[in-house]
Amino acid sequence: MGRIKNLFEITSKFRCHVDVSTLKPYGSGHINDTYRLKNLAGTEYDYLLQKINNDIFTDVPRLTENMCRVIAHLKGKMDASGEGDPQKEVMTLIATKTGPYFYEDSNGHYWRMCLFLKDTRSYDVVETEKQAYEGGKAFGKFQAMLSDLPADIMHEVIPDFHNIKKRLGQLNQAVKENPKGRAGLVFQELEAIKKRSEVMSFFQEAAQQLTLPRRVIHNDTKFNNVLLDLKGNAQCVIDLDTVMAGYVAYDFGDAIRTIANTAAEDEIELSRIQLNLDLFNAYTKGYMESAASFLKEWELRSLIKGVLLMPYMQAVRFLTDYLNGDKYYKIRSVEHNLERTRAQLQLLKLLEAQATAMEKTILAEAKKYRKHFVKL
Ligand code: ADP
Ligand code: GN1
Ligand code: MG
Repeated sequence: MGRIKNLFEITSKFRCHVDVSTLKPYGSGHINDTYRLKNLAGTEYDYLLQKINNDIFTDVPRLTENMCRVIAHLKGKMDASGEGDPQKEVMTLIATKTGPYFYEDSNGHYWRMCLFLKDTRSYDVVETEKQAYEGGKAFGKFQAMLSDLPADIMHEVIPDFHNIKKRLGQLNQAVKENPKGRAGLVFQELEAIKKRSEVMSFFQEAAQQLTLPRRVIHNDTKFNNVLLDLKGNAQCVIDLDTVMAGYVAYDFGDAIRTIANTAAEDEIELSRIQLNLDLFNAYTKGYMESAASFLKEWELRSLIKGVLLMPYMQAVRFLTDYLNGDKYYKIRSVEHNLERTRAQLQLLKLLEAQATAMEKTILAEAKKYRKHFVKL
């Protein structure tokens, strides 16, 4: 990542005092570019500057509106209850001097700034049960606190983001157009995807759409989107670009995808991809502490479907990008998106084999908090 040319221009637009010489690339996200900047005063909060990927997020004002709405709701709840520290436990965006929470530079790039939460860390791979449990607590509480925010007021910043039928349509299109001549190389992956396409379309069936409530969800619950403090306790859910309407099972499933996998999401050595059920159990326990009380029974029963759907959906998305010539995700090598696809399909196989056991755990954990819960 080269240095940002107009750094001074950009940072001077925000209401902050940064030392521009301290700019350093930060994090391991696949979409945006993130930089850490020290506060000029030295003592106070540092800052995080992000260049928003405008090819993917084409309507930054609306995206920012979504983020601000969610942030205000979370901070408002903490203020009202007196529980928690809204500045440490919820992201704080920095406004520009003219008001908006984003800045469009002279090259048409969009930037935003937020407070950098010191003494926190995110992890790409879970190391302990305690971390998995804390992840569950963080995302469960996040959903619970947003459960009274009407989903239909949120903008759909990426249309059909988790609509698997649409994603499969994009994959078929990529196979047909085959712009890089790679389709012939991925026969096995395409077969694995094709044979599951019907069962994976569960959330797109009319019956489910009638019974499952659409809620405000995070839509990118990778474990590295939770900041843990130095004691390993969950502190803050970050990366709010995709907060939109959706089904809770999407968030549950996407979290399990990274939390219960013993390897990274792009592990090349497939035998290293193992499913750690202790981590699954710990996440579910933490999640249910907050979520069991607001979830409808059908939502609870849909969670396991989300667990299977999300690695499948990621495989479909990574493979589509591979066939299209790697236009969406940042890649480290030519085969990176294919490696990611294979890793997700491998994880999916392991999850399918354990689905019954995982479903039992989900319902048993939920039952602890629900007196009138129907039979397991
Ligand atoms: P991306 O969309 O590219 O994943 P994120 O918003 O998740 O971008 O930020 C990338 C990384 O930066 C995170 O994984 C986390 O490690 C770190 N990070 C993000 N926000 C903060 C924050 N407010 N304070 C401290 N670290 C942060
Ligand atoms: C992207 O930005 P990041 O790395 O948190 C992607 C997610 C995928 C994820 C896979 C806007 O998230 O949907 O699940 O990569 N974000 C977007 O690692 O597409
Ligand atoms: Mg992220």
